[in-house]
Amino acid sequence: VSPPYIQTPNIHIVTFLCPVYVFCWTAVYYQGGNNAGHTVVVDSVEYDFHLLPSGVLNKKAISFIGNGVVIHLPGLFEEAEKNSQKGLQGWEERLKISDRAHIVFNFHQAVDGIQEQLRQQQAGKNLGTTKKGIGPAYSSKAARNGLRVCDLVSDFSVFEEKFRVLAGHFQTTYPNLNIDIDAELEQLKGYAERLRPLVTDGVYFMHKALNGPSKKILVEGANAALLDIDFGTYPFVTSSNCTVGGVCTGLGVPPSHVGRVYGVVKAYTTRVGVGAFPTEQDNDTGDLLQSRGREFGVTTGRRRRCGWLDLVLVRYAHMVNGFSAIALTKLDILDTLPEIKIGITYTVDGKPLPSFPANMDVLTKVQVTYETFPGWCCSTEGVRSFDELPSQAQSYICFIEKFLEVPVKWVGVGKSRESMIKLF
Ligand SMILES: *C1O[C@H](CO)[C@@H](O)[C@H](O)[C@H]1NC(C)=O
Ligand SMILES: *[C@@H]1O[C@H](CO)[C@@H](O)[C@H](O)[C@H]1NC(C)=O
Repeated sequence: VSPPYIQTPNIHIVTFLCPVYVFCWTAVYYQGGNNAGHTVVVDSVEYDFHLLPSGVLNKKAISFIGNGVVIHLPGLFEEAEKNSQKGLQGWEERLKISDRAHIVFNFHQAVDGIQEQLRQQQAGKNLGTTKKGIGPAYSSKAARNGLRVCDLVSDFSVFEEKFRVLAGHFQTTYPNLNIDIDAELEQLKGYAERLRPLVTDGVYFMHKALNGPSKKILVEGANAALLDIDFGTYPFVTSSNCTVGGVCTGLGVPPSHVGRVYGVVKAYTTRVGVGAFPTEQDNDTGDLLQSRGREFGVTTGRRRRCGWLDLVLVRYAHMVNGFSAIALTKLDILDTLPEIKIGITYTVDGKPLPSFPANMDVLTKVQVTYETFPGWCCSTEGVRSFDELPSQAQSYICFIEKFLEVPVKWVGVGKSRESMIKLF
């Protein structure tokens, strides 16, 4: 990781249990689907990734989409096409796809839309899903009638039969669902041919990567800890595990192989879509963070809601993930604020909560206690070391380290923002 990150002194010592996998030779994607997105800037070209691991840009790395990912094939090829127009080359030679990954069909996407509509009608509230069919596809997976990549690339007539059963199941459940089964089958037949050379036994692939000649492996996940199906702000979550345990289940690798875990945390807090957000600043402060931080979702372009850094929430994410260190991004977005706050305790009816609550009704009514910091009111953009940072910014960072008992190892400042992290 090179600038815009600057190294800060490590105040705390953490014990690393395992070898370290940071730099990327094999870049692997372990969960989620094309509902989430990352913008990655390499040599000042902006690439958008949803399904492809961003490591596919690295000509020296093999990229791998794991079994935990659900794949919409038209989406995958479109994404590759768009990024190819920007300069991505030879991706088909460097991408492997797990034969155990589940497939998102067009009707899953249609069902996603219908379900959102129904939720809106029944409870007056939707989940703010991206309607990419991710939830319904994971439902099929859990209901054990989903179809996987290995089904698509073997005998097509067997696949076709199973596909018709699955589609029929959704048609019975949602009479308003309009699906052109034959057209989709035709399309899938074409994709099967393009996919076949990329498909591999994912477990064996990862096993060889971990046990063969020494390699550095970078695992990329989608979404964030608070959108995890188990640990997130349920039901306003995504359908997969976004926390570190998903690395093992989403790839088929033993936990003993997981090395350092880096938490990437913004210097303030944002949320895209609906759901409780205790430190949200629904006023000028939030607007300032939103516009200075250019906070728009990559997949939907929705404005992200913004608020003060919530350390109750970050500490909770740390309990689940066990961060070895933290990369604190977008610190410079706070440059103009005369006063900055950090949420440190939640209280309900005057009583402090020990940790982050499971129940959304509780989360909606928590009162946040803040620690207030003087702002630094100057630009941190050119700063390249911890010592060069204004003392107020240093205090802000040190407070975070002390509170979490995790070293903040990198800080993002400067025009380049988090999207400019140069990984390769
Ligand atoms: C957890 O995540 C993995 C990988 O993303 C996925 O295969 C599995 O279905 C998820 N489990 C649950 C209960 O969501
Ligand atoms: C901004 O809004 C939040 C709630 O969204 C409120 O708690 C806070 O006091 C407001 N700040 C100002 C300066 O009005």
